[in-house]
Amino acid sequence: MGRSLTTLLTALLVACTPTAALWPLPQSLTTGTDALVLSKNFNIRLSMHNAPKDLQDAVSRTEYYLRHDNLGRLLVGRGSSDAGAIKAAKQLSALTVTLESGATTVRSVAQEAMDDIDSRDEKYALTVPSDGTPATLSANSTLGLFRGLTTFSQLFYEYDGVIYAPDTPVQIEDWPAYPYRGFMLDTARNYYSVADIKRTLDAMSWVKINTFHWHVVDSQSFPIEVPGFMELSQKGAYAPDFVYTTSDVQDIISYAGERGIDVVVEIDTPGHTAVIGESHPEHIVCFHASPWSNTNLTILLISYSCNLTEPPSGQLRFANETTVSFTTSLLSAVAKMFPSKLFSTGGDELHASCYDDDAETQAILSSTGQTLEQALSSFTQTTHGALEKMGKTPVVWEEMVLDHNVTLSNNTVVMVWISSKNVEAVAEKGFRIVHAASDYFYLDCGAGGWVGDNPLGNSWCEPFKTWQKSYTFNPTANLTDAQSQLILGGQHLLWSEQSSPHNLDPATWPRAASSAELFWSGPTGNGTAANGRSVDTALPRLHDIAFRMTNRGIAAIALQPMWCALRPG
Ligand code: CP6
Repeated sequence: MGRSLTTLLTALLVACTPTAALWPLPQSLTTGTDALVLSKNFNIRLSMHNAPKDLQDAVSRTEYYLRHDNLGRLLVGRGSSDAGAIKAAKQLSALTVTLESGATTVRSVAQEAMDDIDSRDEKYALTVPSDGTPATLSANSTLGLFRGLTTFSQLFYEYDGVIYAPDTPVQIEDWPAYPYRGFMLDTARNYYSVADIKRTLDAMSWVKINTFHWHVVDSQSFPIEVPGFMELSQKGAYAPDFVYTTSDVQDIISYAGERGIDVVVEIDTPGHTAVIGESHPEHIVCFHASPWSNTNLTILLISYSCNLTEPPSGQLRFANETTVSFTTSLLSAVAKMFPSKLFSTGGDELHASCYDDDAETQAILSSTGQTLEQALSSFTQTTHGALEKMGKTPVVWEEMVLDHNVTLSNNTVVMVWISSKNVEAVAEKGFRIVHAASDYFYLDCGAGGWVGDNPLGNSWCEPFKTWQKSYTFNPTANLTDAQSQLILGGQHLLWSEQSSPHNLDPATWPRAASSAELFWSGPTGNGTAANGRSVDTALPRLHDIAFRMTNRGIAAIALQPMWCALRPG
């Protein structure tokens, strides 16, 4: 009895879900039941003079997607896609797009015009009448218009060669629940081409992800060309053509910006820097030695390293002033290349034992009377101080706050990765937080190499994290209302010890779309949220956005047998 009631309720919820594959679901949405056909001469009209080029390009892309999404195959039997309804439908010949104020480029709103990271204006309003009068999109920023165009293209399906929206009239008012919705890619353990990154940026923009966290370098390789530090990529890249040149970097930044995405670069310090030793051995301790063997992180060796005795470890000799100024100039040079307000200096997995064994560090510490932690704190204050002078807000991994007694400015953004439980402790210290925890958002877990049967008896990475797991994550669990304000958003992450261009798409999509909706639409509240979202109601929409991705050239994995999409109603 209880079971069949649940089944009935679930069926009702699914029936109430708008048939359109809107992902992420808007904050406010009303739909009707009339089909509306896209006229053969449909066009999108920008009702402003001198619209910025990147907005005009987004309009052209939207028109292109509407005509080429080829969803007919998928959606037989969905919504009101019966021949009669479509024949009787009115034709839509225009979408008029109106900017209420400020005609700056999409890119500048996404990347530069921020006073702070939550000042990006992504709000828009969209109406699609069913009587064939023009649809309307309006916003206060070009970025808002860009988000609205993305939504508009998701309203339409194809049936027997006809492009139609099954559920007009549609009225949408929409804005993000959280200002930071990201995706992190590690391009150091394995290299990804500029084309791979651009394809990923496209898919990110389709689900309104607004931040590309680029973990560009790590111990194994240094694939980014930095003006004034050419030796780092010359000696540290896997191969001469496995380098992001300064023009590649500018290309990636513009491509991202034109799609409403900010690029937050990370130069991980002082750990994860062995590769710097290839050109600057004087700055690196533990170069090609094993700091891992005595730590409880031995588990990581299997994937981090090539064998158990010689992992590419290596960390910056941060007690040394020459190393401090080298690092400060390097970070400043990289920060100059990126318009973002945010800059990540890393700070994860530091191994103190390396410094115990380093005669030079020990000599410095005893002559200055500092502890290692004090030296780390002044290193961080110097590097962060230089970045802040450039107008940047530093981003760090959680250890900088929870494990080391480092003085950080209140403004610092902290990424929690070890466990989502650690969010409480970071919030207690009053820092702003980005959710990036391995227990929900690591895309490479379950790849086989992150040893499941580990000596700690925990499973911080294994097993494979399903989309349902991240989708139902509660971003403010155990936080007070005031602490909840510190949550900026969150992201999925792809570490690349066991990832490469070959599995980039399947590892990432459509799972990364689940955090995109979580942090745009807000948490599901176990299906009891006012908007009724739950894994059950999300599945058909996620299925559709995954198909849309596949049709647009993303090798997304299947969520269900195709039978589920073809099945009537
Ligand atoms: N590299 C860097 C990594 C990881 C981190 N930082 C990582 C740690 C544990 C797992 C997966 C990835 N490979 N620089 C942690 C932030 Cl399970």
